[in-house]
Amino acid sequence: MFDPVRIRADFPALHQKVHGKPLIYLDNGATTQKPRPVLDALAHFYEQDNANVHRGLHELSNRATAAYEAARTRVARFLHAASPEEIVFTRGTTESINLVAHGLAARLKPGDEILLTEAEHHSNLVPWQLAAQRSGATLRFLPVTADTSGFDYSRLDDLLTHHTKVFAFTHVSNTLGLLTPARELCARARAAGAISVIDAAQSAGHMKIDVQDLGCDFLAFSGHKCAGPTGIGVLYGRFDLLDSLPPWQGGGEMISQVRYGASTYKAAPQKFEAGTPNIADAIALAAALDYLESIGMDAIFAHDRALAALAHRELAALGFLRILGPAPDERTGLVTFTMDGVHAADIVTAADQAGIALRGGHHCTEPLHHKLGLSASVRASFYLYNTEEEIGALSACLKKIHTLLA
Ligand code: C6P
Repeated sequence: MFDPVRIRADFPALHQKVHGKPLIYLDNGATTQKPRPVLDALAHFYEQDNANVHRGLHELSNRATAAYEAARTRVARFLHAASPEEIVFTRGTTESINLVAHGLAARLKPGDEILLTEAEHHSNLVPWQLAAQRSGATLRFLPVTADTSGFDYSRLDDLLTHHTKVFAFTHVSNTLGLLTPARELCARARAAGAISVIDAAQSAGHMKIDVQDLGCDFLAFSGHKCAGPTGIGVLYGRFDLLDSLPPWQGGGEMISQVRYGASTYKAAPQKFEAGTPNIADAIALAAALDYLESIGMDAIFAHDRALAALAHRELAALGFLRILGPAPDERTGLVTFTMDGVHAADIVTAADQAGIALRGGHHCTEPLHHKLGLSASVRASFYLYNTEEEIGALSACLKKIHTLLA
């Protein structure tokens, strides 16, 4: 039985007061809190097994290597990848997408097109701008519908053509809270001969992901949005395609043979992991995935969606907020809104005084905000430890803020 109140006991950071009020943490889209098993995994590594991987022929190095590679296998199982060799450890979603965009830029040419959506996070936009600048390829954008409930998929016939070499899109929009039909979009990309890249930063910690069922070529996510540590992320790549990308950073561990003039490289994934990797955080990420799956990804997804639907309804009922994104029952675990006459930063600051952590700004989707005529918005984003009572507190707090500031 899914019980957020019991789950909260596993997250030490939730049990504190902020400005004298019990913390209500609703900034999970930015980063999630960490459960005890993740904190324990980090401490255990540094207290017992700390050594560099792959290099030493000594006990601690062997233990560190085994735990690091076990983490890779754990991530492969979490994503249902065909093999651990399809999993590259990175610093996060941003680095994962940069790795792919950098690698693919080398094979793009003028006339080729990269298709994105209008709601991409800067991490799934700027790397492609750089790739387009390097290669002469052109960026195209799948539009957001006027009511911001989704994308205008009727435009795909025009936008996804034999010129399209890459279709990179978000699985869950961090601003609109909409879920894209990723499986269908990957199939459409494949039919057009394009490589599909899924930004799963906002979905991987919240729902079951099966890369083989999705049929994607690449998928990226961040550990810190999945109850894991910061500084560790994942790039999944279909092995043949992943292995065909050129290395993007050179150094130790990624080489096969080095001479003064030139080197040969290992196969994927080692080819993309130059230097000492983030060993402890990879191991702790595996602990986070164990934790999430012990609760159940389907249960987490259902909980987050139910909270988002409730929050959407409660906030809409206040009558003075503009809520972005799809209808209550269509959205995933976040609600983004604006209040006429009150700046997002003032709302977030006032909520903070009540112990409520929200996010204000453009959420790294500045072009989307620009298109919607907004400079900023406020976002409440939910996770497995949030409760209906916290949404009630948010709603009451916004009412006070409106009375005071609007
Ligand atoms: N969005 C948010 O508050 P990194 O920073 O590499 O872990 O993740 C980048 C990223 C990529 N795609 C999407 C859809 C995201 O939401 C994020 C991170 C945070 O919305 C920080 S801006």
